[in-house]
Amino acid sequence: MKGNISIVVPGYNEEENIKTYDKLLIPEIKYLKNFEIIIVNDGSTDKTLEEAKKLMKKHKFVSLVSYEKNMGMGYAMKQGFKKTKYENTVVLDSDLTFHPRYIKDLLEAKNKTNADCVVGSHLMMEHGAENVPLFRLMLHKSINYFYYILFNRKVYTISSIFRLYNTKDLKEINIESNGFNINAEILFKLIQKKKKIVEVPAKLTKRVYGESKINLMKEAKNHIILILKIFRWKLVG
Ligand SMILES: Nc1nc2c(ncn2[C@@H]2O[C@H](COP(=O)(O)OP(=O)(O)O)[C@@H](O)[C@H]2O)c(=O)[nH]1
Ligand SMILES: [Mg+2]
Repeated sequence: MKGNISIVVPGYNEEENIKTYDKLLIPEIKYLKNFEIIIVNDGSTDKTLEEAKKLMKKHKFVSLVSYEKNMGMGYAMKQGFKKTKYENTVVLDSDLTFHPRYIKDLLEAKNKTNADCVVGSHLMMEHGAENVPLFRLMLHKSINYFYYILFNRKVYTISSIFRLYNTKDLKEINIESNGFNINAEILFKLIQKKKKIVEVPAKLTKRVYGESKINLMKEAKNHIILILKIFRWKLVG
């Protein structure tokens, strides 16, 4: 299939998940001519770093960015973006809650529609979220609906991580967010630049290994900060 991909995987205390990549992630992307996996170890205190190093030793297409202090998912993604070398960038949750088989769907959609960004969306399909706690799902739906209105109804799924981008676009925008709000910020800035965004269905499942590390209060605050910034950017450009 046409398209080379840099896959950025931000990880915070994900040793168990990284162990599964040989079986669950790598076979799903082998059809690509050129690809790389960039694992970002965001100040983990478990064996994420050791596991990532093991994987890197085994495969030349795996690389690693690592630092000691936990800085947040957005910060971690940005460190990964600095290293990407192929024309497309995919961001994948390290717990693989969006199954890597959907990467193919993102790429196919890009090739078919000539989109600049393809969003993998569990909100676009019936039963798109499997075993995700109702409270989390409602929270997620509400925040996305709010952004949907704020973004003039251009895209439905705004706060989630799983997307394919033009690597060039990511390098050209200035991204301020360091938390989970990074995903909404990137999308807002791409829309402002009149980039074409397409959404395709992708199922979201519950993580098998490790626990969710999201700090809901902290991330709610991050979203409020971003929403205020978006109002300002809309006014002053
Ligand atoms: N929560 C959290 N996740 C981080 C951080 N840095 C990197 N990540 C990664 O960001 C992704 C999303 O986090 P996760 O705990 O799965 O959140 P959830 O899926 O929304 O429950 C995972 O791949 C994490 O390993 C951080 O500081 N906090
Ligand atoms: Mg997750």
